Amino acid sequence: MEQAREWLRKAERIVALTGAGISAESAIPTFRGAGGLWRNYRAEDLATPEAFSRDPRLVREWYEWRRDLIAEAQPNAAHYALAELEQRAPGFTLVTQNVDDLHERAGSRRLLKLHGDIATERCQACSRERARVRSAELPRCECGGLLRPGVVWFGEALPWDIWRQSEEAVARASVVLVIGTSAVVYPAAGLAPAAVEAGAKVIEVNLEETPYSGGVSLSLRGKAGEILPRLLELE
Ligand code: BJW
Ligand code: ZN
Repeated sequence: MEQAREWLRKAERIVALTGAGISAESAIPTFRGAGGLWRNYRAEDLATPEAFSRDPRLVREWYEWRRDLIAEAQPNAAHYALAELEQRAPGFTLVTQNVDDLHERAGSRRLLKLHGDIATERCQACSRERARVRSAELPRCECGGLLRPGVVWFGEALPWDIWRQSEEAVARASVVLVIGTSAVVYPAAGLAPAAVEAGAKVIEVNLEETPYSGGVSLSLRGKAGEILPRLLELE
């Protein structure tokens, strides 16, 4: 822990990469592991364009359930710690795989969202984006196209400019924090290995061991909401 604090104090550029585990203590279910299922469906069964084409009502129902959970949730100590780190460290960038808005609500501003934003909709036909539509019926765009959540599904490309900025931030970072991700979904899972390759100190914060654990500079095992405030000496 003291070693990690020293790296963070001395670092000119810091990147934090976050996954679903950082929102777990805000009672948002993660995708994998305990509590990662919804009615016996896995994320891989529902978060695809094929699933939406096959059964758009089922897929929208899952998203509406998650949207309500997120709207009722509050950021936790880990989200607040990263917002505080942004204030302290001028060269800080936060890259998240999460589609919730808990980082924004905790006060993070330099934020790159790799997998989109669950509170938005995108037209399947004309790609126009808008805020969430709450409707029992399948909502449609003025052009007639079906509206789908504004997120990145399996088999879809990540937003190109956001991906490019994330790669760049990681390439320039001297310290990279990797928090609450199972490290199995690419291309996001490639960012931490790229940081190791580029010579950054990579600090993993996770409840469990992950595919990264062997290759990182330091693995801190435990809850993000407990470890991050201690790491930044906020308590
Ligand atoms: C705690 C904690 C606490 C718990 N404190 N820690 C074979 C090999 C390689 C790649 C592929 C392959 N076959 C297919 C692919 C590609 C595919 C992929 O990676 N698949 C793998 C699963 C095999 N990737 C894609 O398809 C991507 N696109 C792509 O590749 O495009 C190519 C292309 C190029 C050009 C044109 C067209 C296409 C897109 C991936 C999109 C992922 N989308 C989702 C859904 C988003 C929308 C939604 O939310 O519904 O993103 S899937 C889901 O997984 C979500 C997450 O962001 C993502 C990652 O999950 P995450 O965050 O790691 O969460 P969990 O639940 O897995 O882990 C939680 C962790 O927290 C655990 O480790 C816990 O221990 C820990 N934890 N509590 C600290 N309190
Ligand atoms: Zn449209």
